[in-house]
Amino acid sequence: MLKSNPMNLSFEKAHDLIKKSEDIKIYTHIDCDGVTAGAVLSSMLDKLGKDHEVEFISLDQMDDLVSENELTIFSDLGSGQEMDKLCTSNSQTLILDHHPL
Ligand SMILES: [Mn+2]
Repeated sequence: MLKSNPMNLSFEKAHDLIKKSEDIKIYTHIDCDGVTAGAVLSSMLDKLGKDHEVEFISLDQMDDLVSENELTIFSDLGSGQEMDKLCTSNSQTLILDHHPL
């Protein structure tokens, strides 16, 4: 019953990605909600025992980013930016953003 909800399915997919990744990078927006979201994500990964790094970035830095980690999480950004270059076969990508496309 719970699994038929699209939000629960997305949550399960995100959870599976995080569970199987050992090298995680978080890029989060350097503003109030982005810093908060990055802190929450970092605490969650700490509790899961996942090695990770958090970097606070502005939107104009997006074009210069390179996905080098097993899993790259974009927090409070990514839904309105060009992400094709960052979504490679070598790195899984998770976009957690509340902004419109
Ligand atoms: Mn923000």
